[in-house]
Amino acid sequence: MENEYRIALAGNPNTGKSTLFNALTGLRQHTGNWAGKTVSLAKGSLAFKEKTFHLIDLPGTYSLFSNSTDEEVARNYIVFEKPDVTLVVLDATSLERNFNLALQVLEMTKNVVVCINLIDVAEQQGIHINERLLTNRLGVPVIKISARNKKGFPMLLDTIDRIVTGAIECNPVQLKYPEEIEEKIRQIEPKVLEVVGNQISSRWVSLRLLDGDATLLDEISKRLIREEVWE
Ligand SMILES: Nc1nc2c(ncn2[C@@H]2O[C@H](COP(=O)(O)OP(=O)(O)OP(=O)(O)O)[C@@H](O)[C@H]2O)c(=O)[nH]1
Ligand SMILES: [Mg+2]
Repeated sequence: MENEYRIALAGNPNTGKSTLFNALTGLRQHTGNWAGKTVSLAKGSLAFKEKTFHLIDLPGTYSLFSNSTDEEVARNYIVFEKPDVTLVVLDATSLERNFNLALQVLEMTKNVVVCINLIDVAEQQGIHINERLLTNRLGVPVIKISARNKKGFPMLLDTIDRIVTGAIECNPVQLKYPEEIEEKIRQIEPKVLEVVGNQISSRWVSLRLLDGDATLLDEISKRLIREEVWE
């Protein structure tokens, strides 16, 4: 719908996604880890500059492959439901570990904002984060926030707004793999592109094919290929 945008929140467990979601939407939602159960996604919305942002709180995961239902749910949402913007919420006190997931999201989708949360705790620990340098290196906006103290929200919302209006263009950095893998990507990517078109990143699908991720292949044939055949 016009002026309505879907914003997904992804990140490692315990990085403050639900705290951010609650603070922005005014909803109270408690999430736990529901291993093995159907994962339901919390949804809520907020108004900003004559727009409505619908927030989707994805399950917290350490990666976005096919290792668990949580990972599949989060991955499928980002890749197939295609939110207008994906916020990756990182824990400022363990950035190195958290960047793993951020880099995965940057391979999957274009419009990403990296939110470095728990900045209050990091500052207490004497950790300084240069968000401009990170923005340049990652090719997407990096914003420092404290979800619990509602710090950094104006900048975050303004950045989301500028992405959806096209005022900011994201150019997510793509990891370079060893030449052997890059060569295989060059071989299969053109064929992948024929199947998925510009609906999903063909580079990302090629990488998953090299992983032998059969669950993802099933998902692609269910969600994309049939649609195209029947269109
Ligand atoms: N000090 C501080 N604590 C925070 C901040 N944001 C979140 N927390 C705390 O971090 C803990 C985890 O927050 P959640 O919002 O539940 O994290 P989550 O990412 O939704 O966790 P999962 O749903 O398990 O993936 C809670 O105790 C929050 O109160 C922050 O900016 N500063
Ligand atoms: Mg949560």
